[in-house]
Amino acid sequence: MKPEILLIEPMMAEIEDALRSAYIVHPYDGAADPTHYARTIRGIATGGGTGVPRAVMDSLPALEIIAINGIGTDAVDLKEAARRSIAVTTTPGVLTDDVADLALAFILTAMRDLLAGDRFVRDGQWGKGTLPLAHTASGRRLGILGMGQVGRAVARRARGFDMSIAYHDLKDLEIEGAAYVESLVELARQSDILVIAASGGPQSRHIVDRAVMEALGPHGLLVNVARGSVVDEEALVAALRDGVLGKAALDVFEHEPNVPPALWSMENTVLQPHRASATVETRLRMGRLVVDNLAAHFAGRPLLTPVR
Ligand code: 8YV
Repeated sequence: MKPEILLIEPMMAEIEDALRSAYIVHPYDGAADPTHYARTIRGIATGGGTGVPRAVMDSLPALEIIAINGIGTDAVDLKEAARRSIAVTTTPGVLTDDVADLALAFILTAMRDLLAGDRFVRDGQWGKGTLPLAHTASGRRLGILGMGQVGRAVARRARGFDMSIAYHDLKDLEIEGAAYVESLVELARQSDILVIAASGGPQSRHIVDRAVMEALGPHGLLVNVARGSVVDEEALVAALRDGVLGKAALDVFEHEPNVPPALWSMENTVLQPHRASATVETRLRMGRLVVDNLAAHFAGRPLLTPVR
């Protein structure tokens, strides 16, 4: 008998095929309690942003493993998983480059006003209207909030653009060529660009608040490739609207897939639908880790990338 698993977020066709060849896969239909198969589900495959609703976890008494197709664990109740001895795995390492690439793409897009330039050409304005001058990205002062794998990969790339690097984290990580700043507001004050690469969860909720936005200032750029919950989104909308903060480039939002409509029409925002890791290459590598972690679990072998 194949073990039964719940697929909470769709994955690439190849990956879903691999899952279906090893398991009876129940796509999650959004019900809090996946009733008729609830008692037999032993595994879950889900996305980092999507996680597992607590009501779903509670309705699966035979659950043994949650395999997250991502690195964020903030949408899974890890304490409850530990209490019930449910294993949790993520996909570290394989998405770092894509996420860091998007951070740099955001910086270049926002500083060089690429969206306005693109619209200008498409609207047939070239030769007719004028386009305001953009701003230099190279040589800027870059602040990074969260110096994990993604933060470090952003720093490596930014050095290629001659940027100076400073960062804030829970403690000084003694990183060569990157200055630790103990206060996030102070980091924002010292930066032209602030990239958020910190994990989500209660400990980081709304730490990028009005004070941080004011410190980054009317010429500052805020980039978020981490979690929407890190930013006080209401304060962000107000800061961008009032010119307290210059620009924002956002891949993640507080209440996905809902993006505050006020952000849609702003000229000083660049918006993406949570797709920093959404490339064919990376999603294949992530998906294979999900498949391999589940396989290891059901074969009684050590997990490849467990959450400790
Ligand atoms: C993915 C993510 O978009 O890694 C994470 O935690 O949020 C993203 O990489 C997601 O996991 C796929 O749903």
